[in-house]
Amino acid sequence: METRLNGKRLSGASLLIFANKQDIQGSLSPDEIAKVLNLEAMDKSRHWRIVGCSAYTGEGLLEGFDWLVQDIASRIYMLD
Ligand SMILES: Nc1nc2c(ncn2[C@@H]2O[C@H](COP(=O)(O)OP(=O)(O)OP(=O)(O)O)[C@@H](O)[C@H]2O)c(=O)[nH]1
Ligand SMILES: [Mg+2]
Repeated sequence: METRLNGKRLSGASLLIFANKQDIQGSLSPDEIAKVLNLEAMDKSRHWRIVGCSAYTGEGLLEGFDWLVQDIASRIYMLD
């Protein structure tokens, strides 16, 4: 079964990555994590976003889930 991020099975998926621990000094930034995961190399048709957050303070969590809900909604309306 194809399960790679860049694989066919996930071509219609919305990929949200939380870069947590942003409240801790020395944590990798969202941009640095995107580089490690090589997200820019994914096909341009893919919907992905990486959002910095802190699971401790809650900062960034709403921003991430808001993006996810909007992104999925935009795909549903495209089917109309
Ligand atoms: N301060 C802070 N602590 C966090 C955060 N996310 C997870 N932790 C803490 O990190 C420890 C590991 O939690 P996990 O749920 O395994 O989180 P993880 O992102 O997988 O972190 P690691 O396992 O350490 O790589 C726990 O003590 C959590 O309370 C965060 O955003 N900020
Ligand atoms: Mg862990």
